[in-house]
Amino acid sequence: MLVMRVLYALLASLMSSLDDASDPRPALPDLYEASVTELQVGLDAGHFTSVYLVKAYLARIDEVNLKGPELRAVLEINPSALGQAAILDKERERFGRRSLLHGIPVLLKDNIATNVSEGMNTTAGSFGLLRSIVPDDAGVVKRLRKAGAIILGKINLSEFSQARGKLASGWSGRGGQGTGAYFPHADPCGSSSGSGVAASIGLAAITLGSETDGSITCPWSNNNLVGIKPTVGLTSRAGVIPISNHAIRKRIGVPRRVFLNESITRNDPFVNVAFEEALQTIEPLGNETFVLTVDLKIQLTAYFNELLTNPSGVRSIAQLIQFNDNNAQLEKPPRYEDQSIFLRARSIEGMNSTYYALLATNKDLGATRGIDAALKAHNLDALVLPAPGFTTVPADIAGYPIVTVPLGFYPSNVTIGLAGPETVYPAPGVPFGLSFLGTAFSEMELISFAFAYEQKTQTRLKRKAFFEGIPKTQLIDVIEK
Ligand SMILES: *[C@@H]1O[C@H](CO)[C@@H](O)[C@H](O)[C@H]1NC(C)=O
Ligand SMILES: *[C@@H]1O[C@H](CO)[C@@H](O)[C@H](O)[C@H]1NC(C)=O
Ligand SMILES: *[C@@H]1O[C@H](CO)[C@@H](O)[C@H](O)[C@H]1NC(C)=O
Ligand SMILES: *[C@@H]1O[C@H](CO)[C@@H](O)[C@H](O)[C@H]1NC(C)=O
Ligand SMILES: *[C@@H]1O[C@H](CO)[C@@H](O)[C@H](O)[C@H]1NC(C)=O
Ligand SMILES: *[C@@H]1O[C@H](CO)[C@@H](O)[C@H](O)[C@H]1NC(C)=O
Ligand SMILES: CC(=O)N[C@H]1CO[C@H](CO)[C@@H](O)[C@@H]1O
Repeated sequence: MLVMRVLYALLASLMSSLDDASDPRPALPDLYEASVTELQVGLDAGHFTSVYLVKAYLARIDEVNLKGPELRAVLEINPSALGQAAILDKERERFGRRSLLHGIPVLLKDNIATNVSEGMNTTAGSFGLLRSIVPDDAGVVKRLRKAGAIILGKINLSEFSQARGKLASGWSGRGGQGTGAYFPHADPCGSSSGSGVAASIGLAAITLGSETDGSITCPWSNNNLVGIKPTVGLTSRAGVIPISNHAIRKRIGVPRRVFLNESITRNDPFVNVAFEEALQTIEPLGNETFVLTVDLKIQLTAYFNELLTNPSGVRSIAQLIQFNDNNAQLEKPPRYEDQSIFLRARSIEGMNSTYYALLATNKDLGATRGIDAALKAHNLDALVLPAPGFTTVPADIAGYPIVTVPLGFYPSNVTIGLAGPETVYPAPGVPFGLSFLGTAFSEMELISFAFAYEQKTQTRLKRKAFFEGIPKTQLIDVIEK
């Protein structure tokens, strides 16, 4: 078999050297880096099809998910993905493409609901929601389908988007401990852990996550990616299992020296650093926890009640706690037992006057006296902060947008730290990002600042995942099969 392939390769190279000019093999995009635009060029030109693209991505997932480095980034594969790809290929051939997303494989965080008739579950990583039947596709999924995107599968995450308790980022009962691809057992951060890891090494062209508090920003930072958390309300949250991530933070050391003293922003006229000021606004924000716990209780209960069926019987947080206790081997394995946020949510009343008062205080601290005040006081268009950890807090409380871009990598001699029972942070070569924060609906400005910075530095391209973490399958491998 191996000999055959070598022979074939020899023959092919001989042939192509004979008629180099007349038969130039189209250059196929490298799936580690391929952008949607690049893929569309190849699809439109007929260099490959969406069926090949799906096959290639599935092979890449297979290489690294449970085998090799066991990244545990992906939870489920959509059994209908290849069929959807074939239909979309035909449609492209006959009528052209519907949109930039036509025939593009997308992975969804497992808290984003998908029509059960496709065969996929929507569980937020919990056995308590296995085989539950959602009333509908999530709003964002409807739009993706309409645009012609292919739903490739569901992604592992911090269970219930880190709203269950003090659990390691990237762990869920169903998926186990997901890890990053830049160092063995690297903390992927969370809660959109697998969304970050899968995007970082090209397991799909697009991955979707969700953020209440750092859930996109942090995994994007840890995985050498550009991430956008839009202003709350700008994208549909319908059909997304509601989250309240506020449990795991502090743990991350921020290399301030790097951020303040490297020439990252000093020479750029469009941004200024208001690092210390922003840190000061963060201190009194412990109130966030109470508000988010109340939200969690109300919204998660509403989600449970909208399910058409849930075979586990779970319809409330109290029942979920009981389910986890009764199924401890699945949901509370050693070192992953905590459900303290659920316990607190069970015991609180709901939206009383304290809740509304704190909500107003938080809004005031995060937005009016936080980000907006900092912007106004220094006449700034945006705040620039290191992405890891606590820096997302003011923006998350305010519901304001954040754009994160790669900033650097930990040096080879960094002392390896423990992040979770099975994960490390920092570690040599592990990426960290830079966040651009602004006022409500300032996405376009933030994106342009971040884009300018990113184009100038090209940090993502400076380093790849560790060898085993890089999937080897490319389009050529599935086309030749
Ligand atoms: C959804 O969960 C059920 C029950 O475990 C399983 O049989 C099915 O294969 C899952 N769907 C996918 C696409 O993995
Ligand atoms: C799910 O998909 C099936 C098959 O396409 C369709 O008949 C059904 O109406 C969809 N259900 C929902 C709730 O979207
Ligand atoms: C940044 O550099 C300046 C000058 O080299 C130094 O005085 C200052 O202490 C540094 N700041 C930090 C936070 O390291
Ligand atoms: C919330 O924060 C405000 C302002 O810092 C403070 O006055 C209040 O005591 C805090 N409440 C709780 C419950 O921490
Ligand atoms: C609101 O609920 C919280 C938690 O249940 C409680 O600590 C607080 O005292 C309540 N506030 C009022 C005004 O009853
Ligand atoms: C790591 O290497 C750098 C550059 O060689 C050096 O400045 C630094 O002190 C080293 N740090 C540790 C912890 O050894
Ligand atoms: C697609 C995939 O590999 N899913 C796996 C995710 O992890 C769970 C737990 O190990 C497996 O059962 C799934 O097959």
